[in-house]
Amino acid sequence: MAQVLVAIGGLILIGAICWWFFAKHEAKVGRATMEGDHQVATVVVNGGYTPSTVVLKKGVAGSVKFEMNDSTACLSHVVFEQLGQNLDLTKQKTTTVTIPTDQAGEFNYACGMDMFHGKVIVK
Ligand SMILES: [Cu+2]
Repeated sequence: MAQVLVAIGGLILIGAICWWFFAKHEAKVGRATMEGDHQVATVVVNGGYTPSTVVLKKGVAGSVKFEMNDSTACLSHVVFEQLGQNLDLTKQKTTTVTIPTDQAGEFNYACGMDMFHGKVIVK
């Protein structure tokens, strides 16, 4: 009887660990929400990027909105090298970057000093 209880306890523990990792993983990847006929993913800038990875659906016009809550020079600019974009986030509260979604791919972004990194995945 005791062995059965230990086994069940072990299974519950394993389940809890898996759930925790899965939940943590989910929290780190942002999903876009539909606004009319286009999708928008929001990244909060505050001591880093939260979430740092956002996923957009292929074939639906999409953009990423950076919500600026940071006052350090470090995060004042966001650079999308592949898109040739270097944006000043301090000009307004939110800055929107249009992401090409015609084909699957990944767009990396970073702060102006290349210290903080994030990614936009189109799939
Ligand atoms: Cu920086």
